Amino acid sequence: MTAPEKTARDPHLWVPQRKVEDLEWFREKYAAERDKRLPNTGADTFQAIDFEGKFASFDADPHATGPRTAPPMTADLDMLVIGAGFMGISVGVELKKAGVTDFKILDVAADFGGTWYWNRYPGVRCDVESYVYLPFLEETGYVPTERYTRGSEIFAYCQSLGEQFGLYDHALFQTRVTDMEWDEDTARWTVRTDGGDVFRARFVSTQSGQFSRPQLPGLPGVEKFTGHSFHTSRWDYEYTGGDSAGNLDKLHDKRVAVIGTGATGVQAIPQLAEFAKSVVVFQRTPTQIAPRENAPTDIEWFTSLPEGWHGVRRASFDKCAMDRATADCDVDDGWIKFAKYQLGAIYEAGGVEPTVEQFMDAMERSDYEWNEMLRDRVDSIVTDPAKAEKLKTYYRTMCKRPGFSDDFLPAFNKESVDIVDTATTPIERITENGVVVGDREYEVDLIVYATGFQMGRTWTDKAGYDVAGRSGNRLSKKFADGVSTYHGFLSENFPNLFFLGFTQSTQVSNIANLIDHQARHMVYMVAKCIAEGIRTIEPTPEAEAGWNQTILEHAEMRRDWNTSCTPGQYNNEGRIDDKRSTLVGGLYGPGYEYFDLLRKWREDDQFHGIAVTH
Ligand code: N01
Repeated sequence: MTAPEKTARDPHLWVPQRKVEDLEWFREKYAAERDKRLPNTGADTFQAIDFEGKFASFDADPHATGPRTAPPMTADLDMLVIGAGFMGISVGVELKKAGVTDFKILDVAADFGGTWYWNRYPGVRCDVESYVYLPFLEETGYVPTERYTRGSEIFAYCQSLGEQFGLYDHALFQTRVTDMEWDEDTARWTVRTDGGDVFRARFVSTQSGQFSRPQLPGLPGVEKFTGHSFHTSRWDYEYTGGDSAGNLDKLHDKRVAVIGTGATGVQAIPQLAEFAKSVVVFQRTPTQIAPRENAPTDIEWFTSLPEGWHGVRRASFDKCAMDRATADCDVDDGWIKFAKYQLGAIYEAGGVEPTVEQFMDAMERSDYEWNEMLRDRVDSIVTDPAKAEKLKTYYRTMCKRPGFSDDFLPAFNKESVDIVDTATTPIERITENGVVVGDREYEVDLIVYATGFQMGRTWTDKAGYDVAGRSGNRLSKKFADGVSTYHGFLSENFPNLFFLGFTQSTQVSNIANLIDHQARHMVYMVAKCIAEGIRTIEPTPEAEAGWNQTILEHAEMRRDWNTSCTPGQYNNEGRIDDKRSTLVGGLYGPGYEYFDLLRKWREDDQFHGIAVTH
């Protein structure tokens, strides 16, 4: 294959300067890159970090100041909320707004924050504009300091939401649910925890968070390494020095290996590169890197935003990032610039009403053009051509989560930073001294695992507990091959138990907006049950089967796309017929279609599809 000819271009321009004619070259190249990864993929090629056992030390909380001090509790509640991340906070706020005050929020962490409690690695920031990412900005009047705020600021904001909305009084931290069972006689869930608590709750919401269970690569020898190692979500600043803003001053004489170059690796590697004696990055699939364009918040602009701006901006972002049907966007970042570029290409190909062929052709062509621009950008930044080549992505945008960074690529210009491509020659094992690839052992003092979170496991694996529903029905059994719900929220034989997150809901770039919609929808149901004396709710078998069918049809619509993509979270690591991953099980389309469906269902106020007992 001969690569298409390149022309000189300005690396800082966002608009691709080259038109792609020969689609075949790109198709073949992308398929070849995907095929390199396929033999070594799937959720089973990772190892879960267990709570007890071989890898338990990787799960230890480096942020808690000591073990839980609260004595074991026994309580009857209207509602138990499992998880104190954005979801738990949003549910707590909405419950209070609805006048429901008899609730508890549980979390394994020692504070609010969820993913922002755990992920304090150096360089951590949100990668969606904070004006659409952070919840309750209008209610609190909070002004994010930057367009992409630091993780420490987001964590502090979560704490301030806990304070402002009086949620700390409802919280029980450092507490892990161990099991849950339905009692038909009292119509309550009995929930037990590792702190010896026993709660009896009318309603329970569960958010087996997408990013709650860290994972290690499925490599032999991880436990044999005699140097230091940790997962990025349990960063050990005792060892590295510094904090999430950097200044890792204890690494000056340390040789560091980083495994993984997803969104986390992209943010942490520049910091390690700045402070460590040497860094070797083990990269299996590169992340697409577009400019970050972070900036301090323009206070004048922010304070001039009209009432209701937050919901409008969030909706606009979702619509513009996921739907190639509008150019009218409030946000103008890398997500939207790409979507707009595609929109322009579609318009050019077929005007306002393109044929399906024109649409598909323009989408594919413009995607290649966009990636050509980003590959040129790698060449213009990374001076060593061999390193540059390894950092270029050859898969369609949105096969993997795109990255935005201004310091990741320049980090590879340091002589002390090396990159090892493990796509063709995978890491073979971890030894007591370091990492083995092919016939070389890379000796290091520290291994940082930026290897992400369990996504492709069953719901109960991720949650870490099982649920016994009506007549002893086990959730581990019901969800063994994927979740089964009505609208993503409720499942037959598990009354009054709400599932939140990516559980047959929808795919969005801004998960915080999904959380907002789900919290409001669920609290509507809970408040209606309490107000109308409804004892139990669960889907009718027909309604659940109907939603499952819808989800299956959407999965079929996505089949060609998923098959063409390099393995990753979005296509269940290339195993597209393994339905365990909740990420591949949502509606295929812009988030607003799902949000509209939920809104209309609430407006009907009939609990359509739900079996109700009084
Ligand atoms: O995890 P990941 P993450 N040998 O699963 C590699 C979100 N997030 O922590 O791509 C070599 O994305 C693996 O390689 P490959 C983020 O969007 C949000 O980075 O599978 N490498 C990959 O590079 C995402 O949804 C923010 O080939 C191995 C990496 O490990 C989620 O969090 C910030 C390997 C894992 O990447 C998790 O992102 C940060 C092996 N054997 C993260 N095994 C925001 O700002 C695995 N890898 C909102």
